[in-house]
Amino acid sequence: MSFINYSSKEINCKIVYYGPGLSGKTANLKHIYETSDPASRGKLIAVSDDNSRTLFFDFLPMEMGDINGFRSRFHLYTVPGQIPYESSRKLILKGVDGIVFVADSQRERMEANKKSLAKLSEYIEDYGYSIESIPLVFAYNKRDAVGVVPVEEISKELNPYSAPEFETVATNGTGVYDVLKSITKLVLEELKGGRKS
Ligand SMILES: Nc1nc2c(ncn2[C@@H]2O[C@H](COP(=O)(O)OP(=O)(O)OP(=O)(O)O)[C@@H](O)[C@H]2O)c(=O)[nH]1
Ligand SMILES: [Mg+2]
Repeated sequence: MSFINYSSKEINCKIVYYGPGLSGKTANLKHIYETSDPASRGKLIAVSDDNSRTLFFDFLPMEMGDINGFRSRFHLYTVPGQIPYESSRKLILKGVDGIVFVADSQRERMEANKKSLAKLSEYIEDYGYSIESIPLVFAYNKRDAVGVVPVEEISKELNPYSAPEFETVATNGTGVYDVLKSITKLVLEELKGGRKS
């Protein structure tokens, strides 16, 4: 979980972009990396195969400004969505402060979205937290694809938690920063003890 260093006045938080294979998790981080101020971002580390599929994780450290005199740093991770990497997905969730669930809006991926979310819920519980109480934001991605499922329908299927939800097109950046802002806000509220869990 988040780490506050009082002597160096730093807050470090971990955000994980989670979701099924090819839903657009890496594309979110790439967009943030490519469009953010170089002074506020670190190096994007992408551990991927020849087809750009994530093999272990992606990692991007971001400076998110000053909070009550503390320097805040958010560590953004993605999990590998491909089916065999179950144990990596669980490992990457260790110590998570906030989750962005990147769903694929295409109808044929709805089952994969649901399965992925069910596993996420299971892992979070294994770590002693719950999907209902951990800071969570939904990104309904690939809204530019043909024949996407209406948002109301995806929301009903995936988000009975009434978590914040956004329509995104990660490849052109639509909604990507809205999602990032929303999850950082929830994590900081949690840190201040403002959210009920
Ligand atoms: N049309 C469209 N394509 C997208 C969007 N987001 C991602 N893609 C494409 O979908 C493919 C997969 O995107 P990634 O970001 O690599 O997906 P991922 O979730 O990281 O996949 P894994 O690492 O295998 O779990 C790539 O070809 C992207 O260019 C989107 O919003 N719209
Ligand atoms: Mg990836």
